Amino acid sequence: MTKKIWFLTGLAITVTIAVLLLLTGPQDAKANDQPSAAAAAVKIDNFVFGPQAITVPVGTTVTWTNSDDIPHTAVSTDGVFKSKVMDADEKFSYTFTKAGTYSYYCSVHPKMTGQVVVK
Ligand SMILES: [Cu+2]
Repeated sequence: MTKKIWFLTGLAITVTIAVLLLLTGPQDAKANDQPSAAAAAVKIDNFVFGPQAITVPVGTTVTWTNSDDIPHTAVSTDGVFKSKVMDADEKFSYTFTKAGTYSYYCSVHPKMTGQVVVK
């Protein structure tokens, strides 16, 4: 009988610690991740990359979202990145780890162009 009580007490303490770790853990991780987890968004709408040019810090992940009903791509002029064909509402992300000016276009509609400036 006493063994069972000790077992249950131990279990309760373990569960309490686990819950506390769950509650406090992610908050700490979030605070630590913030400087290295920059993100920027480019929306493809009506055959236009918007904003057409963006400036972001090194390490930023840029996500393109196709808001058209027509397939588009985002292809770097210098071959740095190349999305697959994005159908409606599909996304493509690329993390820029080096400073520079990255011109890109849509390979389906080459007149659609954009620029990511990484500083
Ligand atoms: Cu296109």
